[in-house]
This record gives sequence, structure tokens and C-alpha cells, in this order.
Amino acid sequence: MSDTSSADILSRRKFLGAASLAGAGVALGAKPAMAEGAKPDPLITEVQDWNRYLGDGVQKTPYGVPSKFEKNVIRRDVSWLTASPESSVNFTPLHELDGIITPSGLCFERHHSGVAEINPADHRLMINGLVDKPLVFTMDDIKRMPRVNKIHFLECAANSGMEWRGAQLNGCQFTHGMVHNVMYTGVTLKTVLDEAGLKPNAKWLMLEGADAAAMNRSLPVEKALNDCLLAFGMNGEALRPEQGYPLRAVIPGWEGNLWVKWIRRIEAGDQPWQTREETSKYTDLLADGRSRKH
Ligand SMILES: Nc1nc2c(c(=O)[nH]1)N[C@H]1C(S)=C(S)[C@@H](COP(=O)(O)O)O[C@H]1N2
Ligand SMILES: [Mo]
Repeated sequence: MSDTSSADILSRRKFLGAASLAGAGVALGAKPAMAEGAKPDPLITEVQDWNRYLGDGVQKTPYGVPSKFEKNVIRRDVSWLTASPESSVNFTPLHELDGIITPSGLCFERHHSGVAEINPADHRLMINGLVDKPLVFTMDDIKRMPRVNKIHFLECAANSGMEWRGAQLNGCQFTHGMVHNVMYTGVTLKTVLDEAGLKPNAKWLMLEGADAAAMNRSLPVEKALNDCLLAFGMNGEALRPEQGYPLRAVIPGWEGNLWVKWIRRIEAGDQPWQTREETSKYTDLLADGRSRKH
């Protein structure tokens, strides 16, 4: 125990408090509001409109939207990057976000043929190929299956790729914004595949989208049975149209291109399909002339 008197401690605290306040003032270029000689702050001394008049009642926005003062917190694209907005990408505003969950409305979008608009009542998921029982599911069928909620990040293979030639874009939204992390609600791919029954020689699946690109990719059965999902929900609400409403594939840890949106068909086969998206696109040429999928 030191024998410092309580009066000493108090005055030292006062001194330290004043010093740190001054430090903060210098660092932020701000004057403490109560500094001597300061003008009264009308934001404190005057009654403001929001304090004087009634605000909007309930039901002004039955599905809520962010405050108008947050209008800079948006996805952005780069006009010169792609020839058309339908086959393009926009970017998540990473610099405006905290924590681990990306708000649904801010998840970057990557489409090869624009956003397919699908009434869930008209959506069908077909399972065919090397299965015991080819099946077609409606969304109602899928929603009756045991569901799971899982948080996964998705990253486009092109994320940061533009920078390989040196800085091209200004700001982390554009250099690294092809990523999002949300909670998905859906059924495991295993649940759906078990219904159809994979034949023993089924080693690969082809996932196909219902958009105008009919985007498709081959997925090893081993991965599909391990941790993949078919998601209809995201962050507690329905999947957004941009993210593949009413149903998308979730392929944890693998490049975004495999996460087929608006998924309408899964075909089981004994080898990969070598689709356009895994031959002319989304591959690296190796020195020996072969290619590596990623
Ligand atoms: N049907 C379909 N699925 C698709 C695409 C597409 O154009 N059509 N784009 C893929 C690509 S390249 C990526 S990176 C992710 C992007 O998902 P997001 O739009 O939810 O961010 O979706 C993938 N799934
Ligand atoms: Mo992608």
C-alpha cells in the first residue's frame, strides 16, 4: 500500500483526466463541448424538429429499409470492368461494415445473365442421372425437409484478381469486395440426394441454374455429401433475388462460381462434365499445358 493521501489521488485523477481530454481534443481536432469560452451548441440547446414533431407511425415501411442518412453504404460497380450490367459484378462495401455478418442488401452480386425472376410456386428442382429414383421437388417439398442454419462466407474467384497487374481500383470495396458472409437456412444436399439414392458409380454431380446463362458446374459427390446445402433463406429472411431466390447451392470454402443460384437441376454422373465454367473460365493454365480448376 502506498501512503498517498486520498486528496493526492483525487487531484492526480483530475490532472490525468484533463490531460487525456486535451489529448483527445488534439487528436480529433475537437473542442470539448464545455470548454471555457465555447459557444453553446445549438444541437444541444435548441429543440430540434425530431424532438418537436411526431415521427412516422408504424407501417410506414412494412419491410424496413436503412436510414436515408446511410445512403453511402451501398454496393457499387465499376463501369469499365464489364461490357454489360447483366453479366457483371458489384462489390460489398467492406469499409462500412463491422462484425461478421454481411447485411443481405449489401452482399455483392455476380451474375452471368442477370437476376432470374422466379415465382417459387413455379420453381422445380430435378435430380436425375445415376440415381435410383429420379425426382422433381417443388419448393414446398424442400421446405418440408429437416432444415439447418449455417454461416458461410462466399468469395468469387476473381476477388482481388484485378490487382495482379498492380493497383487498378481505388478502395477495398473494389479490390476485395467480392465476398460476403451470411447465415443460410436450407436443407443439406445429402438430405435431397438420399431421397433419390445415388448409384454406387455416381462420383460427380452437375449443378445447373435456371437463369438465362443456365450456369452449371461439376461438384464431387464426396464434397456434396460432406457439407453442402441447398439454401432458401439468408440472414433470417428469404434468399434475395440477387442471391438466387428461391434456391441456391452453398458449397462451403469453395469458389463462389460453384454456388449455383436459382438451382433447378442436379445430375449425378461418374465423371466431371467439363462445362464452360470449368474449362474456358475459372481455371488456371499450368506450365505443362494442363489446367487447374479452382
Ligand atoms: N445460376 C447462376 N449461379 C451463379 C452465378 C450465375 O451467374 N448464375 N454466378 C456465380 C458466381 S461467379 C459467383 S462469384 C457467385 C456469386 O454469388 P452472389 O451473387 O450471391 O454474390 O454466384 C455463382 N452462382
Ligand atoms: Mo465468381
